[in-house]
Amino acid sequence: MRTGIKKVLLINPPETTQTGFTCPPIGLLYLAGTLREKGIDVQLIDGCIKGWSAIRDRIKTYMPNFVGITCLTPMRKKALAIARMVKDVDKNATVVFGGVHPTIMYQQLLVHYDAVDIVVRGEGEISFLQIAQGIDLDKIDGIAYRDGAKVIKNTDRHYVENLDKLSFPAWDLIADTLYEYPSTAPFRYYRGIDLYDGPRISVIYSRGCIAHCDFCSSWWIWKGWRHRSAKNMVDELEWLYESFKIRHFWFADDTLTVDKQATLDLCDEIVKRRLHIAFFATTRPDCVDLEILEKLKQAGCYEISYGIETASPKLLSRMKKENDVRISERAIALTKQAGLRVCALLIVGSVGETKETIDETVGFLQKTNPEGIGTVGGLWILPGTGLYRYAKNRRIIDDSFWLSDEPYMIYTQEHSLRQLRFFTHTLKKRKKLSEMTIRHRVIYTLHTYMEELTQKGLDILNRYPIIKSVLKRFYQAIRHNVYRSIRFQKGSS
Ligand code: B12
Ligand code: SF4
Repeated sequence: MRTGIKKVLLINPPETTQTGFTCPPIGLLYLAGTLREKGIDVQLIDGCIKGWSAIRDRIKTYMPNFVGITCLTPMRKKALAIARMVKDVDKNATVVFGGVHPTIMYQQLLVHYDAVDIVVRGEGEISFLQIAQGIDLDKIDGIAYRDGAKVIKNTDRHYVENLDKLSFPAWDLIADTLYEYPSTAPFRYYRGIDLYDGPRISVIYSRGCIAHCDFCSSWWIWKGWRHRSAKNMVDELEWLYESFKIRHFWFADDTLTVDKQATLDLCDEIVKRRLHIAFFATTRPDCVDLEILEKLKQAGCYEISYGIETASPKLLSRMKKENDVRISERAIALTKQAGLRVCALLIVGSVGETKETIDETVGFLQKTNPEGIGTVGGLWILPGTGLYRYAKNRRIIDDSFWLSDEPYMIYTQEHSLRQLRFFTHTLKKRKKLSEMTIRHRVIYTLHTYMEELTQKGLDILNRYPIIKSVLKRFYQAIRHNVYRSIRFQKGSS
């Protein structure tokens, strides 16, 4: 393992399969900003934008001494493939993992994967800086590493209390690709800004959350909730606005509006500096009132996502969500009153979900009528959560699952995946199961079978690339001829 101040490469693995889109890796950008401020030579490559071969090329041309790789649970195999790639190029380079998955599963990663040398647990700026500065590993809080066959876990690092002390994310390091991050706006124009034209860039005003929901692992990274000063946040927005012409933002905070005054200050500062921007944010229904929402609107907010999860009080208490359905109803009504769109984030198929609880949630949607619904179609059992401990106790999952290639596990003890898809469909259609007609069910079932059949066909074809490419050429030839004959007919008429 090399030590001392040398060259550092930060890598975001090329993984967009779950979400279908990506946004800038702010965690790595923060690390880069911190290192650079201390005079360390640092580069960053976002694999989601640049792809595998660019990662390989950059490792070979830059020849870093330290490589930092970020890792969420579903992308761990790709992160590990990059770690091996680094070691193939230079076995002396030190590979450091960080992010939610390594924070929780550090022991497994260090025991099973030689290519990972050090894991930074939780907030990464200071720990990673100290590693790159060559400070002895046993003196660095918040890390785990291998010492012979043993895994050493140092004391947890206390979280950064004053976030203003951190350097800004090093946005200039990805200036050439900023416009390649997609915009996923629900409509095209807002305040005269074309939301489809530029990228949508994520920023973060606060870290942490005030809650400990049973299915969520946020607490492991951030511990307590804190926020930056409004001035510090808007300085960063202004930099992005002036230097890179960014107009569209996502506040990626878990709960943006915990502190009322901090939210009002943020909005006032944006307005005061005349930043003509559009943004959306996520928060909890019990953390808003009309004043906050109206201010957010004034500052350029167009949508708020609320983690509603379900409208069943029984399920909410089971998942330790502490959300009163009446408070959610009120928050949605106030948000609409302030002229903002609402997106209700929902979980389908949590522990104890029944047809009746699905109907309860549909009833809630019918009553409150949020403009958008967000759901990933099942409850994900992620490491480090209360749900994970519950599932482990019932032998539904154990740690060895994370050694497999499966990106994630969905809780299917009470309903099959097909049933969960049907529940998701009913929520999206906002139609109660008890109100579904036989015709609707038949159409849905046929549609699902067709989808599954097509997927199976594609899976089989993927195993036989030669047959796939012959069929592809055959299909393209037919399509070409059909188009030609249509053009010919059009031309002759
Ligand atoms: C933006 C975001 C996304 C974006 C971008 C993800 C990304 N690469 O950053 C998109 C939309 C792509 C996304 C997708 C998903 N996400 Co997401 N996402 C977030 C969100 C809201 C903000 C992330 C962020 O930018 N934080 C701010 C920065 C500063 O923090 P950070 O990235 O964690 O980095 C810090 C530390 O973790 C650490 N660190 C991170 N990387 C590294 C690397 C090194 C080398 C070091 C030393 C340190 C280090 O240091 C950084 C600075 O302190 C978080 C919640 C949250 N508020 O953090 C969820 C969160 C990370 N996502 C989560 C989930 C579940 C998902 C999805 C599975 C959702 C889904 N069902 O589709 C997918 C998975 C994608 C995949 N294929 O792996 C979970 C993570 C669970 C887990 N066990 O991995 C979180 C925590 C939400 C939650 N509350 O549960 N997500
Ligand atoms: S409110 Fe959201 S971010 Fe906070 S613990 Fe619950 S699910 Fe996680």
